[in-house]
Amino acid sequence: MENTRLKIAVQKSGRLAERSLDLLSKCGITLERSKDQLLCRAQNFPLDVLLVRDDDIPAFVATDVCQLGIVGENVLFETQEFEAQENSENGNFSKLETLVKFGFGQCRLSLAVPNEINYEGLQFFNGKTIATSYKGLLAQYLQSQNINAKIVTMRGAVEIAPKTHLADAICDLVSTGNTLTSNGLKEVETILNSQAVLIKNLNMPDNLNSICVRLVTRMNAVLKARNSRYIVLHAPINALDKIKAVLPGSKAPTIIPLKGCNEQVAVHAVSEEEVFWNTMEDLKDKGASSILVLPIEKMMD
Ligand code: PRT
Ligand code: ZN
Repeated sequence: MENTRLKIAVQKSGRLAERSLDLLSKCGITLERSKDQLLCRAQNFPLDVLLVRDDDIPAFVATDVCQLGIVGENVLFETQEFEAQENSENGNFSKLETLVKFGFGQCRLSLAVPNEINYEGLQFFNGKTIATSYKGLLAQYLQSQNINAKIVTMRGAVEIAPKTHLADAICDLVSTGNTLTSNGLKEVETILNSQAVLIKNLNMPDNLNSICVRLVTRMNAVLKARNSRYIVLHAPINALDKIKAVLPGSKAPTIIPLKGCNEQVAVHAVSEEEVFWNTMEDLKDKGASSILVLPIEKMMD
């Protein structure tokens, strides 16, 4: 029987889990979800959500268990690189395509050394031992930079490796930098900047692809709306041009007459960027009044 529902793999619990499910919910997708459930069915969209560990997501999509997945680029690229280095048959993983970059789950994969090291450049790593959970990406980086170092693979707690003399340096994910600081380490090189993305198996049957296009359109609409604002204000007709000139990012504001008032009009505009207090003060200085700045929930061109 032909499969008529799209399947997406999402992290079950962890840093990407809540944001991923929240995004689906903002796309108008309601999930039937009970605790500890692995597969959730959407009630109002032909989509099933598989809740798994993030490290398994690229493989689930590559092997067609799911057609889509939400995963960090760090995990995606590491899996692809690792597969390419370890298996000559890397066909499945090269079929993965990134469809949307979400802007959440941001972090970077960096090299870090103990604070007391007088670090003067990449040459420091020649002949050294580096602990990491990202062997594929690190090996590729070191090779591209002509550095000959030994890699020790660790599953977790990579940051304690220098203290315990397991390694001279580490290569790990960093977001605030607090973990490095509290372990007496300093970040010296960035290998990769990462964020959560939507990945797709390129071999998607046409009927599922059309559902995928609908889902991606909704996701892009949610992302576009995220920073956009709807601005409403009253403007004296003779100050309209000056006010339009300072309205942020709005191409063609709507001008509406105000009943019983010949000198003023209402201006409605969509700004595709945040509206700051100084912009509002500027609008007020130019004669605008009753200025409202409202969030936009969804936006489709
Ligand atoms: O159980 P499962 O395998 O699904 O989850 P996990 O424990 O492997 O991953 P999780 O939930 O910790 O992270 C999921 C994804 O979030 C990662 O693959 C990244 O894409 C993204 N992300 C964003 C991060 C961080 N920021 C981050 N700071 N993942 C991990 N960290 C860790 C990092 O490894 C280090 O231990 O946080 C520490 C550093 O944080 P700072 O803020 O102190 O610099
Ligand atoms: Zn993981």
